[in-house]
Amino acid sequence: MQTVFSDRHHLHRGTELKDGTISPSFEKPERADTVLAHVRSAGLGPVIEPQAYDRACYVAAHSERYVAFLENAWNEWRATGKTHDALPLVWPVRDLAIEREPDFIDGKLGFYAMDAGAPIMAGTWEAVRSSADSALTAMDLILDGARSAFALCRPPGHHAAREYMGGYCYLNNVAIAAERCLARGARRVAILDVDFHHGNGTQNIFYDRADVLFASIHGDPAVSYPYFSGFAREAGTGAGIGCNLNLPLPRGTAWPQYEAALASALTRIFDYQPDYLLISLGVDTFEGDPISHFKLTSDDYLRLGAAIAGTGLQTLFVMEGGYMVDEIGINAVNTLLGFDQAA
Ligand code: SS9
Ligand code: ZN
Repeated sequence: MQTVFSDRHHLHRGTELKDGTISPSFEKPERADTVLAHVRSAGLGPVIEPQAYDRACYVAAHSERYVAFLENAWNEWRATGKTHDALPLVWPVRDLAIEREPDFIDGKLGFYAMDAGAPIMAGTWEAVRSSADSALTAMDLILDGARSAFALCRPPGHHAAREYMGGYCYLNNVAIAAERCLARGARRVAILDVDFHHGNGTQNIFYDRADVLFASIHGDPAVSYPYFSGFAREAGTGAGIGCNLNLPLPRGTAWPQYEAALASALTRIFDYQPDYLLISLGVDTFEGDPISHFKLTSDDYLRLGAAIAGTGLQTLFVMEGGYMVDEIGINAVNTLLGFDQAA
């Protein structure tokens, strides 16, 4: 399968607040570089650059004012004399006023963020756009007939909602790709999110829609990030009732229990009869991941890929999380090899 990758992701290297201190983010450029090295050494297939897409493709999944905020945030932050990463410090929770966008950058940062996990620096927007463009380019390969494609996206996207960033995510790459499918004539699209963390952003974007099925297998939000989204009772709203499937699993989950959840997600997807399948491929389910709590092994990712191929659907893989730098490449590529061998 073909991989779409842009080295413009190097323009983004952030810091994060962790355990009360500020330190280099776990979401660092070496992640994507390691995956790319394994794509090449495993002989997965050609690696191509993304095309440039119009911002209207991003606005399909996000609000206009949120995309404008992402484009301008660094310049507005810098205009106040600050030089370090822009991070929010105040959030409009519960009864606080959300009727209007603040005029000043410090307020805007909190207004458009769910946490302090999405720092903005000089190259962030350029990296974020190249990541979304990789997803769009890979999606177009599939819409033009490919059985599968791999969007090696960085930054990741699945925590980014219609109007907020968070959890290392800015634009929701898989949601933008799903909207591309629908714009190019698909009737229904299924998204399966196998990242350790619940894809709250993707759920948010499609929650009231019947044309996109969102299924996610993730750490129980009672004890895992993002804490406020991902419970089994979240099944969709309005026309989207029944088109959102959350399968939270306990800390310590290993392959046998994971496989059972995967089988039920794939059955639901098969019954939905989508035209295309999009995978939010996070490999932070790995036993050695430094910020997650499942116990998958590198061989399990071969099984994961094979199970996905069993749907028979044209499938886009979009890179999400995975934070153990040495193994992230093996585990991501094992998923793709497992798919290719079974397809
Ligand atoms: C856990 C902090 C979690 C955000 C994680 C986002 C993962 C994106 N101690 N911080 S895939
Ligand atoms: Zn994750």
